[in-house]
Amino acid sequence: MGDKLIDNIVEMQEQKALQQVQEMMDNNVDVMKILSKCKRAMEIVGERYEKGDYFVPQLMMAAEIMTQITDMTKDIAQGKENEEDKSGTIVMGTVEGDIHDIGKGIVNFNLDVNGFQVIDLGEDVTPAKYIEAIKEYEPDVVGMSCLLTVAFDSMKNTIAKIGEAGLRDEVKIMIGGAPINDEICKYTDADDWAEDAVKAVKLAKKWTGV
Ligand code: B1M
Repeated sequence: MGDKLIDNIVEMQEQKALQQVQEMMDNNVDVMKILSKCKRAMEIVGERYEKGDYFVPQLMMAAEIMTQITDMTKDIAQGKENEEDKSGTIVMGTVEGDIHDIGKGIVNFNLDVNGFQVIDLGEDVTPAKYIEAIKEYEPDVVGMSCLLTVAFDSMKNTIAKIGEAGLRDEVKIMIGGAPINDEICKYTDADDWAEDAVKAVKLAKKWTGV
């Protein structure tokens, strides 16, 4: 069923994809498993775009389907949420120059249902906005999502600016997004990176001692 879901997203079969997600949720398939199938579908869409088989409208269409799926899965996950028991605060954003927000949204809601207070600064977030938010919310963790290789320097610059503001030792910095790896983590001077929403929660729990 999961592989058909991948095909339907890649082929832009919106209604079929949404119906399938509903069926998977009705059959109690784990939400993170559904979302990881969707992530694979988006990778294939990206590969087709790179090859010139798909264009920006297809990226947008796939993003629209993906957004609807994350909204559907959020409803289920939020039912499990315990508002009273927040175990740490995370300031999250997509870095300056980058507007991709779907993966960030998935990471955010997985953090949320796992007891973290998430302050989402949105997309194309400037270093100044991060600094302002760190001062205002005093988070345990700062998250930076980045999907564009051209935005690596933006991440590096944001982290440097947080340092110049004297706030680097106050927070742990987590980065993530499809092109992120150990090398980029080292390059940007982040504390660590997470490959997906489940690993992001593990890392946040490790840092906050939950
Ligand atoms: Co864009 N785009 N896009 N795009 N897009 C990519 C990223 C690209 C890889 C496609 C490709 O060529 N194969 C490519 C970047 C190439 C590169 O940098 N070398 C690309 C490009 C080129 C562009 C534009 C420049 C296209 C253009 O205009 N000519 C443009 C840039 C705009 C900008 O940001 N300034 C652009 C625009 C768009 C849309 C707006 C059309 C749309 C985004 C809509 C939206 O986000 N609301 C879009 C889409 C949909 C994609 C692809 C196809 C899918 C992204 C996605 O949603 N994946 C993407 C291809 C790809 O990713 N392989 C692509 C699903 C999502 C669940 O996965 O985001 O990886 P992901 O998140 C995961 C993990 O990475 C991790 O957890 C998530 C859940 O598992 N994670 C974190 C993410 N953030 C994390 C943070 C953490 C921890 C983990 O802690 C802080």
